[in-house]
Amino acid sequence: MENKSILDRIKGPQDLKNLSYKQLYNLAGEIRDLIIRVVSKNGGHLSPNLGVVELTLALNYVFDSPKDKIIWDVGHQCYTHKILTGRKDGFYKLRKMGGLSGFPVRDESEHDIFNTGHASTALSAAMGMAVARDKKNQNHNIIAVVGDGGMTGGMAWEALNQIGHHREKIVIVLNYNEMSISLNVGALSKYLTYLVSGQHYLRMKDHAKTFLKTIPVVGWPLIKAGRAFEEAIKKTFFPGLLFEELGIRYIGAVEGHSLKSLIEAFEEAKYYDGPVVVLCATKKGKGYLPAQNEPSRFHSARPFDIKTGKMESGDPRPTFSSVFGKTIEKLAEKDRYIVAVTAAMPGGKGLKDFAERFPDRFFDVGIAEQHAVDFSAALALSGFKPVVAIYSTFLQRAYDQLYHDVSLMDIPIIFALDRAGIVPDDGPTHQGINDIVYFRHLPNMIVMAPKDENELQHMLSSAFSYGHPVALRFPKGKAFGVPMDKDFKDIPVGKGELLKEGKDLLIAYGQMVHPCLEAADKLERKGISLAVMNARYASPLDEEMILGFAERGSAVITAEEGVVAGGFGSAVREFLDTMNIFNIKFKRIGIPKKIYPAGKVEQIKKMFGLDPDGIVGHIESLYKS
Ligand SMILES: Cc1ncc(C[n+]2csc(CCOP(=O)(O)OP(=O)(O)O)c2C)c(N)n1
Repeated sequence: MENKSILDRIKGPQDLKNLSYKQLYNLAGEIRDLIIRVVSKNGGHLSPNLGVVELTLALNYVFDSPKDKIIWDVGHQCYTHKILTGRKDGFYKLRKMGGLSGFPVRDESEHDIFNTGHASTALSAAMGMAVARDKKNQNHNIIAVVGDGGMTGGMAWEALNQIGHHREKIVIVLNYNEMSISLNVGALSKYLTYLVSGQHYLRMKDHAKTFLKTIPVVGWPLIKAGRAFEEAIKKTFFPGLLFEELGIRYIGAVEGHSLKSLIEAFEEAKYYDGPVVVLCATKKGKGYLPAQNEPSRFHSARPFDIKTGKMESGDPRPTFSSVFGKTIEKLAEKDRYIVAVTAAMPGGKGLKDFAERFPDRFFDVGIAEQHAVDFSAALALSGFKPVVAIYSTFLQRAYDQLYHDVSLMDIPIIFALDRAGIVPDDGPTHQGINDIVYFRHLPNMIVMAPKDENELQHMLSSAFSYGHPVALRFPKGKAFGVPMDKDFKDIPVGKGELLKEGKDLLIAYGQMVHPCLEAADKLERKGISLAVMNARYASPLDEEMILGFAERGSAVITAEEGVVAGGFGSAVREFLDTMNIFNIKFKRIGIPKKIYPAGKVEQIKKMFGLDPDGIVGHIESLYKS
């Protein structure tokens, strides 16, 4: 009976402090049950969260949140922290509009210290907080929890560089589970595997101490004097050397599901007066077999059946990502210079099959978007044809590389921007709404978006012939289900497509084309006659087609699934300005510059009037004005 009720008694981290190990283990079980139940209904980051239940319990047991600051890298693994910090009752509304966010959000709780969603930021945040604490003579602890995936991001190493130099007291919990979303990659990953496979560390350290103590008194000065010997000893007995040599104490590897080991290690770290890394070895998906066996599939899970682990699908249409993946495979069969580059998202980007078929032409560089861009730029300069497949939201990180290392040198690379537009459930950190803005002003850059999956394949195949860098955006989720042409068609640069005749002009960009056609039909019946143009290109614009309508009609309306400030509509407005066309009605339909909560795509589209009825509403009010 008692087992089932522990979680109900936890109102905050202070309620953990008097629990026995047995009670803590039982609590871990209850938390796992709750996470599995809620995520099976709402979807969410299941395997990362199941992997850190004990780790989070131990952190909240040893430290005093919110006085002590626990910062979660990426933040997708924060569910247990939320449950333990007064949000258990709201957990049922996880990722629902108006409910709890799936990531740490400062506005949600004083226990959420730094908003996250993108990887590799936690160490920088921890360092800033540590410097501020010391300057203000405060004495709380600062803990950054970062995964081995997060450590593949350059920013984590920029922070370590400063942390090791300044030596502020920070606890870095390195959660090693061998996985990013897919299997983790790179030399660092191998190094961490080496550290963890040397589970002997804690034991060896004790042996080392005993061994050193057995050396006669004269031995000590000898050892101190003989630096080379000391190094040899360290190398043999202290495998966390990389961190130690950066000036950061190393504790590990700790068995990440043993509360006793975790608590002891965190206690040790808490009393160390400087930066310390605690390497914890955890299992992604721990405690739920389907997730444990397929941690990638359950990384960000759709709702699923708890008994079978089967996820809801139902809809037989392909996704835009899978059409992208299949097309690139088809093109690569004929051109051995085509290579694909991803930053830690081979599955989500539909490149799994490509990677299997062309392993020597596939590069997963880790969570390293900036590096992915420059690496690809150099490949392109050397005659290869890279397709850099990165989500719209994550490529934001590489803005300088896009300008400095691609656009200025006019290097032909194709950037395939998946999840461009509104994305469900994850909230503002993951919305792919800025790419039109951050691409369209770059010199030489061709910026385009298909109206549907059939046009996606034609655009992708055409892009290889443009001889310039290309940004090709497409949305998350199911495609429209249109028939697919067998052969690729060439789409000429800067040419739009007129899909419906009419008096005034409605220009739709990318995935807005089909909803705009529907809206235009409804408006026709209400007496508003609109031509509908599939823009295809945000840069260069099809100026001729736009001008033809703008000169003889009375209104131009643009529609995009992106932020309007500086976006596609702004490009059209700038063009009309340069042509001195001011005496027409003009409206930009898109996403306003504001932060909005997580929700379903349909809910968010409705909120901003991006669905056919919303588009009708926007346009009717324009004509009434
Ligand atoms: C800049 C950036 N690129 C890509 C992602 C997508 N992403 C989310 S979680 C994740 C893997 C993180 O791995 P790790 O830090 O080891 O955490 P784990 O899920 O294994 O616990 C990736 C690549 C991201 N959040 N941020």
